[in-house]
Amino acid sequence: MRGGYIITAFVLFYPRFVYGGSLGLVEDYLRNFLYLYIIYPLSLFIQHKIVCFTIILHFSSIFIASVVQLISLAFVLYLSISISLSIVSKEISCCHHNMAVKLYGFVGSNATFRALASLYEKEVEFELVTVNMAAWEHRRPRFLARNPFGQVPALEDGDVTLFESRAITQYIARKYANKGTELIMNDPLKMAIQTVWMEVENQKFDPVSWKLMEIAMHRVRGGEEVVAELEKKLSDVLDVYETRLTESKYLGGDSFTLADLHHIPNLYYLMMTRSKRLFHARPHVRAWAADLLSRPAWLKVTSMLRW
Ligand SMILES: N[C@@H](CCC(=O)N[C@@H](CS)C(=O)NCC(=O)O)C(=O)O
Repeated sequence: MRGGYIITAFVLFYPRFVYGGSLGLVEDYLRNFLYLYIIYPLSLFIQHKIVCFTIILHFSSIFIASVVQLISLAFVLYLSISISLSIVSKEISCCHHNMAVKLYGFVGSNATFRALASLYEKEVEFELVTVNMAAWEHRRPRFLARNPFGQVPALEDGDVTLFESRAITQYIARKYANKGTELIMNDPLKMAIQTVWMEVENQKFDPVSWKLMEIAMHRVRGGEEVVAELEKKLSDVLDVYETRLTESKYLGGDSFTLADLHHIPNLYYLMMTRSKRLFHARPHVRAWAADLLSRPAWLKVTSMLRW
């Protein structure tokens, strides 16, 4: 904006810089007025031809200079306005671009951790906005506007608002495709296979591992029988994983993808329970779990638990 003002000021007063003495347009018009209505009629009145001729010459040169000045003034006003507007619009687009990604959730929540892992893998700058569940913040209108089901996490990226951790990870993976780890396959068939394993995590692994975690954390009651039944279900899932991991290094294919990442939070918590022996009993599952839990992006997530 300042550049525009400087140019405008310079042009308004440039006669002073260019041919000196004049204070710019105002003075020029005063002088024209003086010549046109006083000196020129006076000279006619005096009928002194030489004086008259000189005055006409002088007047016309001033008139031409004024017209040129007016045109240049209009041009520079146009320039300065367009420069100012372009700077303002640049500021708007710059702010929009830099608007931080905000993740609403809390440290410790496995669904929040899932979204956090994807943000760190993609090296996306973000702000974690803590939702105070104890203060029932997730059930207040402000948060319900972000997720009507009142659960964390929720994501805000400029005008975009999303909830459901797995939808958030997929959005991050695609939106920031050119950054960090590639988390989704490009080939349609490979992507379909990856989706199969993302579904397996959501439909088979998550429900059973979630219940085991809840029992281990004493959030829900569960006797020996319930735990044994859940562990049987988990073993069946892990048997399928063991077979799959003999075929490819990761569940979704040969590289680490969201199909693996989605497992990490529950894996992390289950490794703190007695159910970890089920993972250790299967060599490929064991190596896969160790690999996932030692990823730098995941270590950044868990470092949030220690402060
Ligand atoms: N399917 C959802 C699950 C979200 C979820 O269960 N969030 C928990 C915290 S880990 C929550 O907000 N619980 C509070 C409630 O359900 O009232 C997702 O993946 O985002």
